[in-house]
Amino acid sequence: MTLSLILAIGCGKQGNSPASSVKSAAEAETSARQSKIVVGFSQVGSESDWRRANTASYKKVFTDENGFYLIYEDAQQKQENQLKAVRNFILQGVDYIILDPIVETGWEEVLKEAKKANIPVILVDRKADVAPDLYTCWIGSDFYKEGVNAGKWLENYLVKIGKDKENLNIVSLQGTLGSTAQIGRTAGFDDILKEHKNWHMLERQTADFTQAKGKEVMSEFLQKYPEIDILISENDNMSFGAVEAIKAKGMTCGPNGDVMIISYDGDIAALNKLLYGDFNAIFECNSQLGPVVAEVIKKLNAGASVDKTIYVEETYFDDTMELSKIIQERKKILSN
Ligand code: GZL
Repeated sequence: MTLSLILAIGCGKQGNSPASSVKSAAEAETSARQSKIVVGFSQVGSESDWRRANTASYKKVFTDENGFYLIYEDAQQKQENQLKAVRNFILQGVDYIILDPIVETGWEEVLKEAKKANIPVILVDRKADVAPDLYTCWIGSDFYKEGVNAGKWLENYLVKIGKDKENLNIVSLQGTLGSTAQIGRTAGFDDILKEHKNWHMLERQTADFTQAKGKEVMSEFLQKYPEIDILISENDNMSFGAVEAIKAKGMTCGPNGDVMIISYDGDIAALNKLLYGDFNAIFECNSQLGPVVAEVIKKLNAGASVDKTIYVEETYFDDTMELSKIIQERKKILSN
């Protein structure tokens, strides 16, 4: 689809648009897009610190100077907004579509439309449950491994504090049900949980990766269960909410508290919670996908092939580490 046609669609029928201001805006748009790699990016939302850091990592690299024209759409955690955004990208004839699918299902039709329009789709962060020929590649974290590592860390920690033989009551705040992060973290931790007869998972509930829901659900758990020893929270913002609920109940959390908290993501605010003793451990989910995705698109644009699945590096943090130094180093990376 040629750009002039796109602009005609964008500004209503040719000839009936108001004054020349629309025309000059369209001309500005044309030149801004010319000789750039036009990328449509449908982002899940801005529900967490991780998500905001993730979005920032794209906006830092998908710039005019780097040869890109980025069309960014925030779906506010609604799949229907993502479906609309992808169809709009197809209508505009973008060169590439980046999609972070809020949940794994419901993408077959729209990705078939993208394929029919010959627009490569790069899946990022979360996965879509579609045939492999409907996307070029997927880039993100190994969420199952994050869950297993959290379970293994807990095993070692309990031995270290002499509680490995005690009966322990656990609750879990899950992420958005059906999202790859929730599926993987739950399954990974489960595979360690089932090896311990003395670990009792009292209840799991989704709090949709948000702080407000995390506080609400954790308050319910605290009402319902007189004895909670451990919280497994599938992202830091839900953990922030849980800390509020625990403290509102006059209880404490973290290494010397009533409730241990194991969290996921590891952005700056969460690392500070670890430093100040509210969390026991955080399993990193690398939010800085922008540069990796930009490199992949440049390779594709140069006619090179890329791997179908690209995992990013991740680690974990606990209070045995030099957290102040780690926080300074992370701040530097994020400010570059
Ligand atoms: C994980 C990402 C999750 C984060 C949450 O890669 O999809 O979504 O763990 C975010 O913070 O909301």
